[in-house]
Amino acid sequence: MSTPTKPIALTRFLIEAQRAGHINPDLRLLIEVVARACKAISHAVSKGALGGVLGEAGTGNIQGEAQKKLDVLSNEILLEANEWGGHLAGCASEEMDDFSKIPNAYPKGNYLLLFDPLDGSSNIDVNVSVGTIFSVLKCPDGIDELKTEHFLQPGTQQVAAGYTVYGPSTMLVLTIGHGTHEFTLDRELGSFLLTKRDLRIPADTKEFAINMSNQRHWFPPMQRYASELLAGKTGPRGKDFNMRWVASMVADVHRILTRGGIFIYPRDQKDPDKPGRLRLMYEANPMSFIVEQAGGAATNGAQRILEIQPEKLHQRVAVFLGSKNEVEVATRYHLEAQG
Ligand code: AFP
Repeated sequence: MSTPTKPIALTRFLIEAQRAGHINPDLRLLIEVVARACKAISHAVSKGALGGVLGEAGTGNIQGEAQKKLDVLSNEILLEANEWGGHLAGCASEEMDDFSKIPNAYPKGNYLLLFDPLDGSSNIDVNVSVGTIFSVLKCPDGIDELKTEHFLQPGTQQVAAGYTVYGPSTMLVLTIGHGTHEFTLDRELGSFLLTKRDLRIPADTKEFAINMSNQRHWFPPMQRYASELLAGKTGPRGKDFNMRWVASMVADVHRILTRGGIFIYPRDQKDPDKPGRLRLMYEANPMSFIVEQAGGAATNGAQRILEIQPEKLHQRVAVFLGSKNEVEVATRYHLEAQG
């Protein structure tokens, strides 16, 4: 009987990536710090009611959403872990009004870290998977003072992106621009171990993820696309589709990376001030980078998400991502409607 190969740890994976010239030592250490912070968040999430961390924090974020205790705690864990590391010039988070500079007393590095500390947090109290999403940008050279504009770089400029999903097991999915790789947290060892190298999203799918309760607010191309999915075999698409909606983007995207599918959060007419629900810098850009690196596609219905020039830190965006051919159909319907 052959001995099973021992999975390699994240640390070794990153050292090998450094040797291959894919990352420099600073980026390697930054990713290690983020992964360590995610382990601490995983620990807090898994304690649930026993940790006294469930429920509302009694505060709201800049988008007017009520914050959960774990939203606030996860944000603090990520900030604290990264402040002293010496690899960052600043951080921006979905849970903070403005970006945070690395204080003068701490060593300052060359990267910018953007994160959604606990995505899907409305699912925490019902014990459904939640996650952390992060994106790393290079801080522009030669700047005297860090400003918001330095964060406003299109997603194509990301040097790394990842998410951790806190589910039945805790998994880290990472890209440094050379494929998308999955690591599982070995709780006894306290290490993320590589469990799948080079995830590939099938180009075709029969599964979609959307919040159907918003249907009446959608624009005509989205109505057309969804009605054709629902028509199944007897409709123009000629096949039956299945629907899944966890309402935690990390969990929905993780399923798509595992077996294909399309994730959709379209622009709608519910609140004209909000073009879509998801945030470009903390959710859409990192997830699009991860998905593209796994052979999938990601658009806002009109263009590749990674090519959008951000105008605001907390900018919202419509999202169609996942299996390439399915994203292409949904995007084509939107482009055709524009004429
Ligand atoms: P929360 O973090 O406030 O739970 O939002 C989660 C999220 O940003 C994303 O993870 C989900 O896909 C989406 O919102 C769920 O939106 P609906 O509540 O409209 O289904």
